[in-house]
Amino acid sequence: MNAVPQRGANATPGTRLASLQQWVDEVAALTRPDRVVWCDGSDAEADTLQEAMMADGTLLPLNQDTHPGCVLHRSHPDDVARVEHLTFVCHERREDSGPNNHWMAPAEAHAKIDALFEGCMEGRTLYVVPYCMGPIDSPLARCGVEITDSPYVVANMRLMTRMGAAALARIEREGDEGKPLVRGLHSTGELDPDRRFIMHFPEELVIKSYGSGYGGNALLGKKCHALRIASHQARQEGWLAEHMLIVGIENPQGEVHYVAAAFPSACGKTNLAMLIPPESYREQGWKVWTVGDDICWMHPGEDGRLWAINPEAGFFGVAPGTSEKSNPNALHTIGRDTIFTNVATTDDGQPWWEGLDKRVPAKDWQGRDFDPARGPAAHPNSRFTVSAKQCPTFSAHAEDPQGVPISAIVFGGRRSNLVPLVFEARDWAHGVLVGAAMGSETTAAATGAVGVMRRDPMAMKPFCGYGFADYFAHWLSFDRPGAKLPKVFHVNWFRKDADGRFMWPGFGDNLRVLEWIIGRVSGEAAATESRIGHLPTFEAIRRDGLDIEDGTMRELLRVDEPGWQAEAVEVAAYLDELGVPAESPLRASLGAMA
Ligand code: GTP
Ligand code: SPV
Ligand code: MN
Repeated sequence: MNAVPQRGANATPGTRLASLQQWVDEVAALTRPDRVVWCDGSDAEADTLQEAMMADGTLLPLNQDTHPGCVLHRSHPDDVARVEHLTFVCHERREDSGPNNHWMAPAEAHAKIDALFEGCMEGRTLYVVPYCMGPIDSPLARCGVEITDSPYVVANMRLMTRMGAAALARIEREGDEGKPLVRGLHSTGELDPDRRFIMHFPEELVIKSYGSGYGGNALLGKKCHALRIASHQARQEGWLAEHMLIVGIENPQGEVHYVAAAFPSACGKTNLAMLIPPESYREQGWKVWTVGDDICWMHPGEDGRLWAINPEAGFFGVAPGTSEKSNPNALHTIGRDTIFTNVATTDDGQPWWEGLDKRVPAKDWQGRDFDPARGPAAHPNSRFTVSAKQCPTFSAHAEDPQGVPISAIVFGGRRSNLVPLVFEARDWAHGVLVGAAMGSETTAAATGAVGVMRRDPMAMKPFCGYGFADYFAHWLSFDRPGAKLPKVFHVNWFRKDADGRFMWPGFGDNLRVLEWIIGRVSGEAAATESRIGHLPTFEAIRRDGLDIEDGTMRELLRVDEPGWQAEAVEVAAYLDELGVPAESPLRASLGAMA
């Protein structure tokens, strides 16, 4: 079968950019699709795609009275999360990928995955998806093109990125100037976990992904481009591509401080980004503005501050645990025009997941009659995909081309013990150490065991496109004359008591901790010294309207001396494993902790 470019109503004929056209032609020759469609991102195109997916069962209808424009996708049961053991970062030299990545020689990796791509699109349509990561007119934004045979991926890319004609126009303009383009090739293949690879070639700005339709494996603009490839580019060009939310905190005086926070997958970024202040704070005039919930690109500005953009246009968020109580903002955001993946449904066809409310679902995430004996009704990593514009608190500055200035960087993990509610690093180098030493209990966002504590520096363990020792050195390099760097903090919402219950209420009440953080930035909030950094004084975190005992609060702010000594030994061994040199400033900062 020949790949005939479609010239129908909803398809552009191709591109005037010869290098791009040539790549698409080469991929079509390898994968042999029935048709090639260049996506323009129009409503008509989206409607046509959706109709076809409804007709073949890729998408299922949801209750349109309660959830207008919402649809359900049930994935293959073996294709529900990122697959870190099948994800490779293939620099020419193994040491450039670092011990934190799986590596294969690029030639071998290309040969292996190209063999899978051969003829894989026979009987299918090849979609060319031009996209822009970041506001379309931002000098900080970067473009890419994803080729995929999955209409579900196209529909998700349309919500998660600026996709279509405007992106292609920018790509062609930049192509004329000789600017590089990130090229991603994706096929769902047979969805066989034994024929699945997510491969990155940072030096070529190429991504190849085969055998999965799941978000982080298949929406190549997201983790593959905006983190793994972009972190490599950022190192070369002097900026940072991070797994961070961006949120604006407005105090009663109307001043807005922007905070960027790195928590590992399924550890609270979306929730913090959409936080609704506790009632007593709302009455005083505190407001919270959402800029991004997953990825942050930060560039040093001429004023010495770090300026951040959210490269994404939508949210691919965790459904379980989202409720009117925990995150009403997210619930309102996903009330319409949302793609739900692997959630359960009620008997009247509404999406449902654990933690939403007390109703009992009718069907589980695989479409079977719900039987609690088989486990949760919604998959623990079930997700929603939705345009950020639907978020009631979406910041008016979220699309500013120059980004927003960052006042504080916050690291955090899921630590049931040891790590206090919040502490502040002494200086930038100590802050980089605090990020490098991050640990967290694993979640359902990646396949494998859940609840196992692992090191996840800066929440980038699965996403850093080069070696961690070089990555930490890059972070340290931002401390230079003229720099006005953000203060660095660490938080832990997930401490548990002896009965296994969370000690801190979390969610909206996390603003109490952010208030202290911002108070530290402006020099107003009180702190005490400890071996791990500055901690709030007992009175410094406001507890009005909060039912939490003094003893619990003391425990949340306690530094367990022997526990931290043991932690320091573990962190030292981890830095050794990563090849962090003895003379690195991280070692001196760690010494102060031990
Ligand atoms: P990714 O999209 O995977 O990168 O995750 P994320 O960091 O955006 O995680 P998200 O905000 O979706 O939270 C994941 C889970 O943690 C959800 O089930 C939340 O309900 C829960 N969670 C979030 N914030 C808190 C908190 O402050 N306390 C507690 N106990 N749970 C929280
Ligand atoms: C994560 O796992 O950190 C996510 C979801 O944000 S995914 O895009 O699938 O990686
Ligand atoms: Mn994430």
